[in-house]
Amino acid sequence: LGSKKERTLAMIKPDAVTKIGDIIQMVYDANLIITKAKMTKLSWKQAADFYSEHQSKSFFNNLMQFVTSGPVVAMEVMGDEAVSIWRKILGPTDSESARKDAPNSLRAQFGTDGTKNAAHGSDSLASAARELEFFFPSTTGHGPSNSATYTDCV
Ligand code: DGI
Repeated sequence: LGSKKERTLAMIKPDAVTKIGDIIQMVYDANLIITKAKMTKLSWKQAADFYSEHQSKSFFNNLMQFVTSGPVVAMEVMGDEAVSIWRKILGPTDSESARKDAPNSLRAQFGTDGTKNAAHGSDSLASAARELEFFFPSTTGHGPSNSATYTDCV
């Protein structure tokens, strides 16, 4: 009652994929649950699509280079106010600032610098919808069904 159950897209970036255990623990410690997960390596084109809002930024090429440098783990994270709570767990964009201002945050603990910052989180419900569709398209495919999800089962 009075809860706002949301879904958000959390992505572990290449520099923090080895920290997946600790990161999953942070999700559950915050009373959120993981309802979908996928490890994949993004092509440059896919990364540019995912981060299309930043195409004109000075850091865009560094960002593309980094997020395509190794595997990422995309997760659908669900719970009350999941969008803002996951952003809070991440901490500031720049890992160095995070170590100063939010030392317990995910980026403070596992990030490296302003580009290599361990993980991503959707910044709004609209972004979450777009980013979840990017990694977990709702169109029916072959193989294990993606039409019956975890949340249909609980
Ligand atoms: O939502 P965030 O990931 O916290 O930040 P964002 O959506 O503004 O930017 C997306 C990513 O781009 C961010 O995780 C790291 C990179 N980035 C953003 N601002 C800067 C940046 N990289 C560098 N080097 N410098 C920046 O000012």
